[in-house]
Amino acid sequence: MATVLSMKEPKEIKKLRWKDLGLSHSQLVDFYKRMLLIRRFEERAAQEYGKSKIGGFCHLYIGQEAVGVGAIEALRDDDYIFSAYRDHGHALARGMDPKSIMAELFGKFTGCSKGMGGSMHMFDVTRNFMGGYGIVGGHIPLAAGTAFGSKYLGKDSVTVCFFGEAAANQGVFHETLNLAALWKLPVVFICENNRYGMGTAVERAHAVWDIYQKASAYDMARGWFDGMDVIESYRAVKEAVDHARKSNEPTLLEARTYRFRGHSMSDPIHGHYRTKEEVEEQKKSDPIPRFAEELLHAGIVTQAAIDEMEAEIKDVVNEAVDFADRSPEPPPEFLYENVYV
Ligand SMILES: Cc1ncc(C[n+]2csc(CCOP(=O)(O)OP(=O)(O)O)c2C)c(N)n1
Repeated sequence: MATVLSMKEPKEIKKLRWKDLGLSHSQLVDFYKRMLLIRRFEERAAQEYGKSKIGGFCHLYIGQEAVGVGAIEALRDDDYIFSAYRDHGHALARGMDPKSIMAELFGKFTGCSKGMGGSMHMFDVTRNFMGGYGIVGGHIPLAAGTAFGSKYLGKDSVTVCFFGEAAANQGVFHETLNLAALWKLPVVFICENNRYGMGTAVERAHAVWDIYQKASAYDMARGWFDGMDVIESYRAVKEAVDHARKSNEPTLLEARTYRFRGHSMSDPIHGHYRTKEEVEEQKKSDPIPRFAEELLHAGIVTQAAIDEMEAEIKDVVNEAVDFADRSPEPPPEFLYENVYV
């Protein structure tokens, strides 16, 4: 039988958890900084979208930062990452240059995909960041592909794949989980359950609301974690990644999280599918102030250090916007590059 990962109550392990996990103070500060960078970067992207500097789709990760940051921190440089279309946060968490991400959003030639992809197509092969994808669930089998490749080549790198809970109703999710379990592939599927697939609540679309339990059909290791808590994200993903590296076995993890903004920039924050009160209630669990409070309480940072980080990140984001603004558009002849036929 597959193992069900131990999912301890966050409260039980809170006081000891940093030491238990072997995390240093500087790593904890880095968790905070990365979450803050994602938040400020995307707030600015929203403003630039409003000024029509960014066109097309733009899905913000605001509210979900703790999942991407905690999960990606649990990886090695040679591990692979696949994201869906809410991908700016994952790209920043992996250490991609904010300038190349902002330039990609602006459709500029200096963007990570030469301005040809935009918001949903962040990509950096040097960091094994295998891209954002716009087709719901379409990238899940690709993640099994790199995991298969690692195993076939005798390497011990692991693949992680992020997707939303709506993707877990796609046929391709089930086909991939079946093969990943059958072939024992080193892949961790991370379902970011933010409760809504566009305007459809989980309860209205899924027969089984505990998404992680869908793995039981494939006798696969599985578990859920509090996706509003960066340490919990790190702990759960580290456990699953270590398991994949040691035993070549896949895991399905469900991160319970929430998005504070609309589905995409063109959608209202609440719409008709959720109330303003619900969003306000969820904001009480905002992973960023929650973690700041914890770091302050434990004496790991001072308020002055937090203010300094805020100022530093503001400069990084300003520089990214200036860079994107000043960068050239892709030249017309580039239209014929990277075209198969
Ligand atoms: C195959 C496919 N069907 C429909 C869409 C339209 N669509 C875009 S996003 C989305 C909702 C997906 O929600 P979820 O996977 O939970 O991710 P979240 O937006 O919550 O991060 C849908 C239906 C699509 N892009 N691809």
